[in-house]
Amino acid sequence: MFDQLRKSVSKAIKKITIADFSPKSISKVTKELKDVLIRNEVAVNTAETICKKLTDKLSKTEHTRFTNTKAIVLESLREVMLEVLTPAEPIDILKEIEKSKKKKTPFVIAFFGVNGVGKTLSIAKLGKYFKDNGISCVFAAGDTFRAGSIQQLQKHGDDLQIRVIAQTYGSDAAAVAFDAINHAISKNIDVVLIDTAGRIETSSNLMSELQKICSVSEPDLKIFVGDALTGNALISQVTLFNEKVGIDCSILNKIDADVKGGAAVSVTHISEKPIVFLGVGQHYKDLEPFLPEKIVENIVPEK
Ligand SMILES: Nc1nc2c(ncn2[C@@H]2O[C@H](COP(=O)(O)OP(=O)(O)O)[C@@H](O)[C@H]2O)c(=O)[nH]1
Ligand SMILES: [Mg+2]
Repeated sequence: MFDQLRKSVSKAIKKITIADFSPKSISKVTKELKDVLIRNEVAVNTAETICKKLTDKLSKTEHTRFTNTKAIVLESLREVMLEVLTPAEPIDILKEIEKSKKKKTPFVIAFFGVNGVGKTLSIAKLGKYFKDNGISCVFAAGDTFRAGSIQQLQKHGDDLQIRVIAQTYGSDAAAVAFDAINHAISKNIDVVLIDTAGRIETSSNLMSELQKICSVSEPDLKIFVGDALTGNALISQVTLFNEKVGIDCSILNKIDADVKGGAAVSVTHISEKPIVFLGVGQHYKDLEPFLPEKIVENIVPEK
């Protein structure tokens, strides 16, 4: 995971030959690092934040002529990356669901993102994850726009033995969500997962449709779904969806493909919302919790 980013960071660190932590030495390091981060699709703003934090840390570091400057740079970079990847308010979805189970109300999750990023597959993966944790689910086929999308969700529902509430293509997605919630209430089902249409992110029709889904279904959790292969476009997508529907967290898919990895670093920082899961393949089991420590291990080389 994130091999390209780790290799590039590693190469940059190897070149470091500073003898102290003077402003001049530090800026040599951060200049090189910033280039590497941006080349690997870390958003400019995020790369600058990382370098600024690193500068602050290094300039406070004491050193003697025996100090291993490279090791200190690496250790500081690790700390800074962890800060940038750790959300201010983490989300524990299973715990949140437990709370709403006690209140006997279904926990409603809506998924947003452009076409092809893996919303529908993420719903199936999460459905399986919840079922494995003893949580009952219903799917709402809220993508009433794209041909085949209802059947696609239905197929996942059949495979996973999870009920799918659907209407016909072109019908009101908010009404489908509403039906699914009512079904959950009447059958005592714990979680409603609402699929939505993607189209292109600039479509204002789509955005008002998504807003309507939100006002009708009042989701407990709004998840932005992104494709790590999209690179920098991911940042404008997450920003837009955050503005229009107010997301709570993200899922990043296709991490199994040879992604540079920078986008994953930027999403938490730019949206100020946690990434909750990474999609790492096309099977239901290919869903990993997003653990900042593990990501940092994958990005910052040991030495
Ligand atoms: N390799 C890989 N493929 C994925 C992943 N997530 C989704 N896909 C594939 O991406 C394509 C689009 O997924 P879909 O769920 O239909 O996207 P949607 O349009 O957002 O609903 C499908 O072929 C999925 O199998 C992932 O984590 N890794
Ligand atoms: Mg879909």
